[in-house]
Amino acid sequence: MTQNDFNDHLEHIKNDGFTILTDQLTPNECAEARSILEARYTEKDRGGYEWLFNKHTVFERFYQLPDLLSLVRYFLGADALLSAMYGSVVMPGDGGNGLHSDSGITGHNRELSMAQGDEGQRITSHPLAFNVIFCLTPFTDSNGATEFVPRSHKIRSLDIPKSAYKRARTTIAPEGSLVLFNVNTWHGTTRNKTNKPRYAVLSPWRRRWTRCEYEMARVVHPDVLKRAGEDGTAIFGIQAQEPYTELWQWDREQGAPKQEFKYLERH
Ligand SMILES: O=C(O)CCC(=O)C(=O)O
Repeated sequence: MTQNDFNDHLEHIKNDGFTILTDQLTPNECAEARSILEARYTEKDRGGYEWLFNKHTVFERFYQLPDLLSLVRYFLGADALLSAMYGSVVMPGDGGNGLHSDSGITGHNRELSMAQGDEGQRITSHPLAFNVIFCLTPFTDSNGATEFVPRSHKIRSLDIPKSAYKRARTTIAPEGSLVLFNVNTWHGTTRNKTNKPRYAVLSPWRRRWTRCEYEMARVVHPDVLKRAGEDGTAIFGIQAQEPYTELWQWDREQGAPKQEFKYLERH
């Protein structure tokens, strides 16, 4: 990505709350990822679509794409954490169920976690988390593509007014693209009016000092972590793990008790 392209994406994210990067995955990667989601569809509600990085090597590149990493880290810091990775399918006739912002279940937009002193206002001064939607099929105006409300990431109210629907724009993007968005941005799937499923993978990212959707450092398979190299220990939050021993017994680099206190290790 050229510096000019990078700057354009920064502007889109700052102004609109999202940006689209094309040509991130190859046609082969999209086909392979799609066929895995297709095969796992019947297990979708029993974990078949969760922790995809542990299920097939094709998903390992989804957190190693240099353009994506540089944009995520620009906004969330060099030690940003991958918070989850899961599949999303919109079957023919499905979708179009409304708008929402993310981080509403385990993050800063969780209604019950709002303090009285917040006076119903979301944190909009700095991005706290991003989400990424990988388009494994082309996103069109009729196949269940995600719609976004431009500039809604700056709106402090948790409630989404009906008028937002008029401002929503459906993402049109070729297969292999990704949409990177501030989780405050209101979005939702549109209705799939075609006779084919629309496949995507979602991979949210968070600041190191917030909680992720899973304990990724404990979830990631050792061989997956190894293949991710040095970056992997940052991405999966190995050093971000909270000590469960006294500090003098804790090895921050390893996210585990020091060698001499291995007997304290929890599995
Ligand atoms: O699959 C999509 O298009 C969007 C899914 C979504 O809105 C979400 O998981 O927050």
